[in-house]
Amino acid sequence: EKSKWPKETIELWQRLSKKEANDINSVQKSIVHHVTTTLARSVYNMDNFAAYQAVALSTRDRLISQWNETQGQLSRADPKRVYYLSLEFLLGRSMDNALLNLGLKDTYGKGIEQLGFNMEEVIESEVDAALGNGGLGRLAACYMDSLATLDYPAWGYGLRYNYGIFQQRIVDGYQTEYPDYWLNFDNPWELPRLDISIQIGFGGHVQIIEDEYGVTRHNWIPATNVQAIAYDVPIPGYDTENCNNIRLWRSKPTKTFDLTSFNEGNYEKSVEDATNAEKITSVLYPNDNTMAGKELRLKQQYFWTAASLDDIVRRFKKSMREWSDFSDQVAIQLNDTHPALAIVELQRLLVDEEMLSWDDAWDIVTKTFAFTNHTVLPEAMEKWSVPMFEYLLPRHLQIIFDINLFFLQKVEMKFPNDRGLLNRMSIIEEAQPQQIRMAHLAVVGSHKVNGVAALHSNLIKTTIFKDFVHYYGEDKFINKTNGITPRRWLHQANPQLSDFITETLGNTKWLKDLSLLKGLVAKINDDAFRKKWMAIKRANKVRLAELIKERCNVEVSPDALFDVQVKRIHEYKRQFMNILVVIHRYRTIKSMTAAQKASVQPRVVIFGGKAAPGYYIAKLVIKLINSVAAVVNQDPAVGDLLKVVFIPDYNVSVAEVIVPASDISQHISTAGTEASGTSNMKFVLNGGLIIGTLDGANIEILEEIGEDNIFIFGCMANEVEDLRHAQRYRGVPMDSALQGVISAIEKGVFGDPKIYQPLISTLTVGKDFYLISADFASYIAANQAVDQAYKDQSEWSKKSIRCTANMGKFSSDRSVKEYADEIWNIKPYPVIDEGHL
Ligand code: TH1
Repeated sequence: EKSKWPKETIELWQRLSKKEANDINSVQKSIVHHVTTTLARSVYNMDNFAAYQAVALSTRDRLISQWNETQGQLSRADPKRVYYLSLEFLLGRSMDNALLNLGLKDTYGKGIEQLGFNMEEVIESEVDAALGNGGLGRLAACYMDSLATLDYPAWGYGLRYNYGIFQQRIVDGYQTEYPDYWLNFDNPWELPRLDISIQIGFGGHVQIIEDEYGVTRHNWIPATNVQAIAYDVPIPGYDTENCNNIRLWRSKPTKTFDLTSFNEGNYEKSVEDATNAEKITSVLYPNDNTMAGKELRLKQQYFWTAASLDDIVRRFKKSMREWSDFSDQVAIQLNDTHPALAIVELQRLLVDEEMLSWDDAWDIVTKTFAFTNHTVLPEAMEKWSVPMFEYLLPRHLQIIFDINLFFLQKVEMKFPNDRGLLNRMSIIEEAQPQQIRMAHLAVVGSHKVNGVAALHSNLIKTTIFKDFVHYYGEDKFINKTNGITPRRWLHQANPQLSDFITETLGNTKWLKDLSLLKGLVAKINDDAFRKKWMAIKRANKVRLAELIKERCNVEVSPDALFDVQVKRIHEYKRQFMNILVVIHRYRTIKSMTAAQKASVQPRVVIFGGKAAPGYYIAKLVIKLINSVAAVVNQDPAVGDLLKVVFIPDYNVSVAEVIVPASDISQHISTAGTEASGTSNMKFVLNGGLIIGTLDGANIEILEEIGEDNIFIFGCMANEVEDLRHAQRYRGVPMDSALQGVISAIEKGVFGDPKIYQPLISTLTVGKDFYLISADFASYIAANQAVDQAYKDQSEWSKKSIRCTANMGKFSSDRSVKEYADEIWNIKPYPVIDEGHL
């Protein structure tokens, strides 16, 4: 309609929508403007939080104008886009990142310093956006950063949970959970799009109708509807005009539905239904690598995929193209099986609503979707009971049965008379009741399936998807090794090291081409360089020591070796094995003479991570760590030779303090269980060495940095099965050092031993599924090698530099480029700064 306006009106708009200037004066003006108008405060009424809000609002203004320019230019050019569907986006704080990516951190820093504030303190006022559990959610956030930085036209789609991952407090050594109501003080990093509202149906029945050509059509009549409201989160790229979007959906009751019940005189029911509608996006499920199987979780998945697809299809329809062009315009990446229903929903939209034939529709669907698998753990495989599914989504169940029927018919054609094969490959598991295997649905509905590290991608081809590789052929199953964004995980989290690298390499190009870090190798024999390198590490350790004092009330020496294991608490990640070896170390030190103690390398063992609230064994591990810490830290016979801390409420912003400060970090999952791991990459990028198993991305890190710069121990993935079999049926005795440690716990050295009985039971011969006993001796040896190596600080500094220098491969820029070229078939679309708001 704009075109109907007279020329002068349009010109007036254009004159008025000039971008704000970014000099210090304009920036300060904009901050003070927000203080006085948006916040209704003044110079007499300011604190760090108010300063944070004002800086955030001012930054947001600039973000929004980039967002507008980007989205406007993309709408007009309409290139192929990728949509990244993820139930989790673990963004952390936004302000520091936005200012760095926009290149405005210095200006704002000076600006508010003159106004009486310290930037680092102001940054601390922001609460994390913690809409994720761990690696999977953080990976989505890193990929969004890289997609924006590389100018790819990409949108994320997720849910706007009212409560993110719970806050963890430690009470009497135990984890307790508190709600994370992160929206308490308004969220400046989102734009509510109250005008974008989509109706989502649930339940009801399917009507079969014959159309005017005598063709049978299915018409789903839902019993209830809820509304999806869009909230947009701008994602600025680093050093580019491009600003992408994450659209998060919030559930609300529909206006019409309120009225129906109300008019029927059933006021209470209408209020109840309204509350149920809001519930859908109320809370993030706190399970990492396990499946909860709750009805509300299935509702979340459908609500989110249906709203996102409606949005994507609406955008496509605006272009007036043929349906056969859909997959030339749209690529959709499924982040694990959580969004696998999108496959079914698109098929339903195309067949039931757009009247395409089944085969034409299915062709479009399979060309559009690609699927990333993140785990092989059986307890994490999503399955939905057919009766529950039918009750919520009757039409989708029919479509799944049809997809399965046509698929199995083709399998039967290729491999006749193999009932076992059909049973294994079916999307429906013949259990009581029947179960829908979401991983099978995701494989069948996608044109590419990828794992997240080389070992993992090979493993899925020989285990969970073996039959599918046999049927589809090798080409459909590929590897895309994970990556991390160097902007947040080095430039932002470790500003001193970032500045030093820039100074050394002569410019900041490495931040967009991480392979340039190789240039650091030339400095390895430069004593002054190495000294500075280690001084930066020490400064970061001082910062972490302060955080430890504040959160754990334990004083640790920054001159000790900092040994870190921070990640979700899970049996397969073996925090239990780590604390058992800490106990072994403690007992060893206790048995030493003073002369022997003099040669012990002092160590601070740092733990952090959340356990799923219902995961009893994982929570006991936390209790054991805290009990060991309590005993060790106050034992004068040990002193500074060993300290143990559990940092409560580990999250992204805490990680940003911990990662730059580690000397060694632990990535010690039983071989074959950790699909990739991504914190391993963060630590090594910051010059921290790692001790780890031949699992996930550790293997590729080893290949890049060389075996002299990493401490590897334990069995290999292909040995796991035999080891388990041997301990189960040949009664292999428990490792003797491990026996000593267990008996110390059982004697009550760390408090009432009854508490730990369930934990100890997981190790009893034949049950040690994660092979702690089998790996114990080599783990102790690897830890001794770490102590030895750390004593030669000069050699250690060389290893540290080689680590950082060889991490180019693990930039998420590399990962995202591979996805773009080999899966999505999309090209960068660089936006031009037209100077508009
Ligand atoms: C993690 C994997 O455990 C980890 O190895 C990997 O680096 C990361 O994904 C990113 O690829 C997973 N997180 C989840 C979370 C849920 C379900 C499965 C996995 S796998 C909820």
